[in-house]
Amino acid sequence: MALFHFTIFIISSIFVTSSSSFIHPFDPLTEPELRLVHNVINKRYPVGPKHRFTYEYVGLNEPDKSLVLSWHSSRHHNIKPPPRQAFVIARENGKTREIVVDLFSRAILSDKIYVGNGNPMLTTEEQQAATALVLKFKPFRDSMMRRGLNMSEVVVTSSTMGWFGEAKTERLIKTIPFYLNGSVNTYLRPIEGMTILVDLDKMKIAKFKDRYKGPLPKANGTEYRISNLKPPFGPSLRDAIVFQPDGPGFKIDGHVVRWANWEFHISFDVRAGVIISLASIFDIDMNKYRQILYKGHLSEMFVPYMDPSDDWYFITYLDCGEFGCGQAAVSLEPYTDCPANAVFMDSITAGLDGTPTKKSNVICIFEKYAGDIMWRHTESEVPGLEITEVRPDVSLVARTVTTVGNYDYIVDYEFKPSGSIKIEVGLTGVLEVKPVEYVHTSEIKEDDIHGTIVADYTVGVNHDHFVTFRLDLDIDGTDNSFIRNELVTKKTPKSANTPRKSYWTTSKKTARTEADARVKLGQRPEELVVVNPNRKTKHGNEIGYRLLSGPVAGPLLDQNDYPQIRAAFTNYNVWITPYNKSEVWASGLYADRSQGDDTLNVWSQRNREIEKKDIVMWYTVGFHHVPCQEDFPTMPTLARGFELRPTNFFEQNPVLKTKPIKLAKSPKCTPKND
Ligand SMILES: *[C@@H]1O[C@H](CO)[C@@H](O)[C@H](O)[C@H]1NC(C)=O
Ligand SMILES: *[C@@H]1O[C@H](CO)[C@@H](O)[C@H](O)[C@H]1NC(C)=O
Ligand SMILES: *[C@@H]1O[C@H](CO)[C@@H](O)[C@H](O)[C@H]1NC(C)=O
Ligand SMILES: *[C@@H]1O[C@H](CO)[C@@H](O)[C@H](O)[C@H]1NC(C)=O
Ligand SMILES: [Cu+2]
Repeated sequence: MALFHFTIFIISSIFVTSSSSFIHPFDPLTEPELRLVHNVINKRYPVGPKHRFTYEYVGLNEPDKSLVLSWHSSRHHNIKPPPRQAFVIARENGKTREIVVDLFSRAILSDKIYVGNGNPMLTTEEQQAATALVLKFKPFRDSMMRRGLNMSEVVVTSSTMGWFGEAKTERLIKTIPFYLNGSVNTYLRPIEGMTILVDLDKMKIAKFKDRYKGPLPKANGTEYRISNLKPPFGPSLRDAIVFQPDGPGFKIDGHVVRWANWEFHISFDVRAGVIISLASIFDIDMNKYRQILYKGHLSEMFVPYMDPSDDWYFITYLDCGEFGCGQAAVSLEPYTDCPANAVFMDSITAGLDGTPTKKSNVICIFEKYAGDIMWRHTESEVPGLEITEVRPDVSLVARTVTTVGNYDYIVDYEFKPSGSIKIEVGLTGVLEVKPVEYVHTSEIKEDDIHGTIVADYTVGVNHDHFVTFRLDLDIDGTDNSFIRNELVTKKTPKSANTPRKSYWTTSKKTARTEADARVKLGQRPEELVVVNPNRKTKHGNEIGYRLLSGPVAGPLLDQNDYPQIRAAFTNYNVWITPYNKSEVWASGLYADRSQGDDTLNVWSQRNREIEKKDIVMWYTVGFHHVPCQEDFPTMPTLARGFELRPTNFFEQNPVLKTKPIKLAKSPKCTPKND
């Protein structure tokens, strides 16, 4: 089998932009700004040997939407930008503080102690300190010795512990040991039967219990480094070149990206990862940019495992709220994580002590041509003439990869010249597994092993991934409505002069309140459209954007099960809420050990009016994951997503007059058989 060597030429128009270097209201906090925040706070809370003060979250305090919009609509930005502020969640003597710092006046604007449920995100440094503590803990070392394990081959990882009805929810985490013993694939060799709790505020072991359990899964077969793998290799693929003779077709001005007919702002947050703001598209007929997405980003990821035993029941992660989907973003590898024509961006975030740290290449932006067709037509009905018109499809992708422990999540925001925004989540990485005594299904003794035997003594445990996005759509302005356009079957009346007995037609319902807009997809055929009821096309259709969902998965846990209460934002696939600046995180601002009292589900129960309002759409990309042997020792990417697609937004096909890109091949590019 031979795959061929291909060469791609992408010729796009280059947009000329002003290269003014101002701070955009949505720009992430810069290095000097982070230093300033630290200096201001440090004056009030000087850190000393007796005073522990840690920065758990530092990010932009989002400016008021009205201020941003008026600033943005004066396209030359000749009005004053909104105030620049930082929002800090800190931990001081076992208490959570919320501090807002104004960067212009260099002052603390507000400072209060949070008294509700749940804890701030775990920082990387706290997790490292906690696991280092366990590795030095005498009883733990003794346990390892009793099992005959070599301490230098033991790795300890941190896990959140969820909430199971406890009245007190101290800032504790569970740590889980793994045994490498020659492997580099940590997660495939758990050492089970230990309960090790660490108090993050006191940085002390809070509980240690060893219920010795049987064998470890084999290390054999867990290798994934190409340099260490042995032949036979394959399937073999040809090398490829991505070549844009005129360079990339996009321009990045600070954090503003302009490409083809798109303009948007891209930012980075330790909790959300990438944030896309003020995405607008240029309409040739109207000769102006039109607003589509005020702000869109990952809000939460819920990953519950389906083994209720001691070692597993608590593994019900809220990855973004507990571990930070931005914090866990990794530096992308040029040429492999992103194609050769990609441009990279770094992140600058605050460490536990408030000082800035840089991570390089956490975002990549590139033009993607994958051989797809944007649109085409062959006309062969005209006598004596055959016409074929084809436009190859090119899009712009902004990508991050978030590696939360064992799993790697590839999150792509893709912009198409046709006006679509596609958001895709790819799952890859390593399964979470548990050791068993079996190497074959015929040996299984218990009723349920809660997963699949994927290797000797190794079960990949069943679980879900629910990836929830917050999409503050502003379709041609903020006043929007949510339409459920049902497709209903009609019977033709006897009196009708037709041999047909039935047909379908649309039945339009405008959601008046939040309850009308909670959608479980797949129950009936319907189109979900966010429209601007004040704007119509020349033909009188409401201007809108449609949600095209991918494959659907909803929660299967009992509604009263603790993890499901905390993740009740997955109860529906789609929700609409009225815009509220403080409703950003579907699992609540404090997700670690949360009790489900600040979720999207709770907000939605207020059943507010959403017609002709500034509304926010929430969409969950769901996967039920029954592991299979191909997922071992690493899992080929499994991707799913959704599309936001213009629907009567333009007067006609917006890419009709897009000139086809010129594609060329290199001299050697002839498919060959070998
Ligand atoms: C334990 O592991 C270390 C590092 O992998 C190795 O150098 C050492 O020889 C091992 N000790 C024993 C007793 O096997
Ligand atoms: C660790 O590796 C050594 C050498 O490959 C092997 O003999 C031993 O059985 C392994 N121990 C465990 C617990 O897997
Ligand atoms: C490890 O697995 C390979 C096949 O994956 C097998 O050929 C080899 O014998 C195994 N080695 C051990 C020590 O089990
Ligand atoms: C905004 O949301 C928060 C949290 O749900 C709520 O407490 C507050 O009352 C809301 N504000 C408005 C104006 O609805
Ligand atoms: Cu999975």
